[in-house]
Amino acid sequence: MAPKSLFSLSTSLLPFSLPLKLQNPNKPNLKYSIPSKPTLIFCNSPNQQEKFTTNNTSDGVGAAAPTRGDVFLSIAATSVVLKTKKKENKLKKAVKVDTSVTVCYGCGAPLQTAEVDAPGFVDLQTYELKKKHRQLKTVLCGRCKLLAHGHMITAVGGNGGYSGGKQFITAEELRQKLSHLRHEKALIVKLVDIVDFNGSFLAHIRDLAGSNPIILVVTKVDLLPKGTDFNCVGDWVVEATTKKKLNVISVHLTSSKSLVGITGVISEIQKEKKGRDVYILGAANVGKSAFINALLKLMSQKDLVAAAARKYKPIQSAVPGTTLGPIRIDAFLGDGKLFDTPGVHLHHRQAAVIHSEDLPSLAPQSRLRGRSFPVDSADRTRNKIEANDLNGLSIFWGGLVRIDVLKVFPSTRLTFYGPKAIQVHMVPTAEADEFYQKQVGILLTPPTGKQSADDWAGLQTVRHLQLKAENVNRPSCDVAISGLGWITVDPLTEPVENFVTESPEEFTGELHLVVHVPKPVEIFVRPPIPVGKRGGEWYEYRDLTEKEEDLRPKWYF
Ligand SMILES: Nc1nc2c(ncn2[C@@H]2O[C@H](COP(=O)(O)OP(=O)(O)OP(=O)(O)O)[C@@H](O)[C@H]2O)c(=O)[nH]1
Ligand SMILES: [Mg+2]
Repeated sequence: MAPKSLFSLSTSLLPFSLPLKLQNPNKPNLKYSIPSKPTLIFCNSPNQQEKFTTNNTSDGVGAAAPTRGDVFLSIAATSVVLKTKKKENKLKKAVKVDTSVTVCYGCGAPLQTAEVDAPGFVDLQTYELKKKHRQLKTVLCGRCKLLAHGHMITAVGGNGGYSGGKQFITAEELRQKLSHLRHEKALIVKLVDIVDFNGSFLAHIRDLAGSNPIILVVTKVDLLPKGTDFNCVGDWVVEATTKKKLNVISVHLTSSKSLVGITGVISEIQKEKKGRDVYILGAANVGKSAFINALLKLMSQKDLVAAAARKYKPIQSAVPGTTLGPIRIDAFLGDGKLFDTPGVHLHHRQAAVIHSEDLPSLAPQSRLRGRSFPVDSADRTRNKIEANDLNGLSIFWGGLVRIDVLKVFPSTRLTFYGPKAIQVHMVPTAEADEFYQKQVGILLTPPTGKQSADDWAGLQTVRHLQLKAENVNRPSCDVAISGLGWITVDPLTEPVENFVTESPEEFTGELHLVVHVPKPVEIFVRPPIPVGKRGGEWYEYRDLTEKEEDLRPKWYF
């Protein structure tokens, strides 16, 4: 049992916290009403429906003329052929992004003049003027203007969208918008967020991309802890990717903020494009639009076409559900266009269960710093904590995760990597249920606010993890929480000699944790990601066979 001083240990050592509402209080809140269907505006006349008519020219009369029955049968046969043709044509139409509808260049939502609060809105006067001057491609909708000024507006709801958001578009509709892709010959650039590698990986990418080649871009590496060795992280990413058996041709560690790795992706795209369209795909909020902005920024230094495209670049924002439709960008000289796409909303990420108001708190704002429990000896002295044993304690990560420590070694350490805005609290397991009931929405946030805490279904998924601790000199594994971050499990953080024990085997075997999360949220147990200075010290490269060496995608940063 831990001493009293441990019982409600918040991470007050970490002074940073995110404002929970990022909306500017001086500006009026957007008021949403569920829209009647927004009016779509067609810029070019949509492709004329082909007219299928049966051949009515006369076949003559007399003995050689077809009987009424023959005429009927031939009409029926023609109609079957035509139906098949129609189907084929429909399929052909479905395999291209519909460029006949004019969309907002910021988010890809069709422009409309009917619903002020809905995506794609532009006032009639501006619309008419822009149309007259053939400048509709330069129109930014009302929602994008607000997003560009830091407002947080998600427009996606349901089925892995956001229960608290104003639901103009469903996650399923967004998926539909990408469904043509697998029938096309295209180059796919798939983005994965390093902070949520497993949660954002989009394992079913083949359903979207078909057999098209994939360049894998890992985003936001600027958020990895200080001292991280990218060689080790690159190898870790390739190891994790190889297991997924995808047609990945290369892997790139990038940051759209610091521009690390972006030049490498540009060269790879130029090499592999071969006249095809290039699609940037990925889960919601992994940084697709930010990546396109970074791409255009660097390309425009040498390339006038990219420089021109940069003028009307997609909007990026901290809320998932920024991009709402495919956005075509004329970024390359010659054949092939670049497409930003709406993010795929996955039901198993934390973002799918929290209120839209809380979404910004899931996004790390600065470099991650692991928060370790038990705290190291200096912190123990500072906080007058004696025990370094987690057995019998429960650790809460905001109101989103609870970990009961059933059986670990005396100095086993759990290190939490995730957004600083989400605090970590520790209580004895015997008091954990009551503590959660009392504190959810108050001390344990998100969820925030009384109302959302009342609506909150709690932590319904409970998984008992039995983790192997074979090598006490390196972390055993990470427990990754989809859409939030990960917890590194270090079996032994003090040398074995420090412990008075009669049986050294006490320090090998299994660690037992029970992890509680909201119902749809996925928990991944994975090999530990080697971050920070220490990561570079314990990480071991696997010996590869010649065949593996050939088949493995190369990685760059
Ligand atoms: N630190 C850091 N933040 C990034 C990086 N890339 C994107 N972001 C941030 O991540 C958030 C999401 O970026 P977006 O580009 O809007 O993401 P998206 O994938 O286009 O999102 P959807 O359109 O909603 O699917 C924004 O707040 C970006 O500033 C990066 O490399 N480093
Ligand atoms: Mg986007």
